[in-house]
Amino acid sequence: MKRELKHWLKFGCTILLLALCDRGLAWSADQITLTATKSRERLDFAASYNFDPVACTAALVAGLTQTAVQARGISLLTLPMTSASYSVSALSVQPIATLAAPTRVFFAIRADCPQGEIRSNVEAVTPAVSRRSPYVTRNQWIAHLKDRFSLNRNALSDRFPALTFTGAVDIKSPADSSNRIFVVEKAGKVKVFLNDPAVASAETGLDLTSQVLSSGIERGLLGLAFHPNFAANGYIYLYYTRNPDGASILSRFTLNPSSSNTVDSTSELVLLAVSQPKLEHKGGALVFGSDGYLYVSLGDGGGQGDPARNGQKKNGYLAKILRLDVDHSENGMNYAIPSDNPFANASSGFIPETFAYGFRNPWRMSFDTESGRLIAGDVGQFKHEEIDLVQAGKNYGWSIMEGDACYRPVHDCKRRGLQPPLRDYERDLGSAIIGGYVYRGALLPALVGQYIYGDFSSGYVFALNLNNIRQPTNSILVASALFPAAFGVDPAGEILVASYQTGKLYRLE
Ligand SMILES: [Ca+2]
Repeated sequence: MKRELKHWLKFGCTILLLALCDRGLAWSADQITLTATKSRERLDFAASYNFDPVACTAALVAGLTQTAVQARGISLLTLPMTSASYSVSALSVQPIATLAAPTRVFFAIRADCPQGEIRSNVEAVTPAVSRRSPYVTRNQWIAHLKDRFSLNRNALSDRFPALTFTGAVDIKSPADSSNRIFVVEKAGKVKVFLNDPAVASAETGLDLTSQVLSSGIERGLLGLAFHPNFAANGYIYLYYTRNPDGASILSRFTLNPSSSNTVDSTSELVLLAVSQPKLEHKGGALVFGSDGYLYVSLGDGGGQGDPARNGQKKNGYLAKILRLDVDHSENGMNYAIPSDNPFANASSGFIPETFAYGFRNPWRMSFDTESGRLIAGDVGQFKHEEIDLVQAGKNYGWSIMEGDACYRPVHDCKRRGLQPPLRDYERDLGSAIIGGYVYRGALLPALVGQYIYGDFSSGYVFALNLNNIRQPTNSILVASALFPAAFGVDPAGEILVASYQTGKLYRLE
């Protein structure tokens, strides 16, 4: 009965919208409802509309003055308007609990349509005030907002309107002339398509869903890398959670000789099988260095707070970034140990695959193609997210430290010999870092050399300026509500972002 009613409502609305459609885009501000909801910890902006959205793109804009919003507006969220009646749950500004004085925030919705731009009224909201600790002065609060709004000059635009993915967690392109993009879907598929905004569909290159265990948010097919000589040998490397035992598997697969996009599922050669204690923190980033070796990230294996103390263990594969020579084999393994691995010959007790250790969940990592730096985003526990410059033999601290703070014990932990993060941020900016790439593209010259990354829960896309590596500066490029799960670089060197929320791939513009 309920279902029938829903269906009728949908149908009835469609009729109504067809009528609106006939009148063209004659909608006005009174067809848009803007709201801002205050709570103790956050300020949520939302917009809903009931007009014909065909070929329009909605942007929710905000600022600290009405004039600023009218003049330009700082885009908080941009989405294609694909349905007629829509609610945009837009942005949360945190932490409202630290406000010490009321500041009005203005916001509006702007629609870019082929017939021109249409704007709603400008509304305002005054965030809640709290005098509880930590106390923040009014000027600090304004600076806090400005940091979020004034730097928000970039946008994420749906790069492949015809394509939608389910649980995209990795985006990679082979270094050949084929102009293709491979997307890893967590449930176990690799999708392949041409890097063309007009591309109509993506081909399923490999379907491993029956052998991949993808239950829970952190397990599944998690990472892909192309062999440096992929154009000649067709080798791709995949990292996945094995069904049914939950072990993390690193395997090589080979592209079908008869087809350029599909992978021979019987070609699997297992390199590593790592048993996993719990459901979380699997890592799964795979990258080849310019040295030709494969770097593999593994997390501490879960649960919360590193109960098994895997972070600092020398033996075992967990909580480490490994470095493997996949072109040779030795001792019955389908890979060899590079002779210059930091613990290759040491009697230190480390597994010889170890390149660096002390990570919690280094979910995504990448090499800067120009500087050769390996940079990882290590997802934190309850307080700190961090970016690490990964160097041979170093200890990144988990679970003695979380980011730049002591974790175990909470005070006066032994920091000696631990490598501090390049950047640490706390809960006002997010709670699950998504490592990205140092930008080397052409579209955004101001960002060249900056590390572009994001946060899954806050939706922010950030840039970390590494020109002065000792004191990198951070800025917010986009405040989205897209739940970015992975970044990628397209064959032209531009940044792509996979939204776990919408299933779309967005280009940073
Ligand atoms: Ca650390």
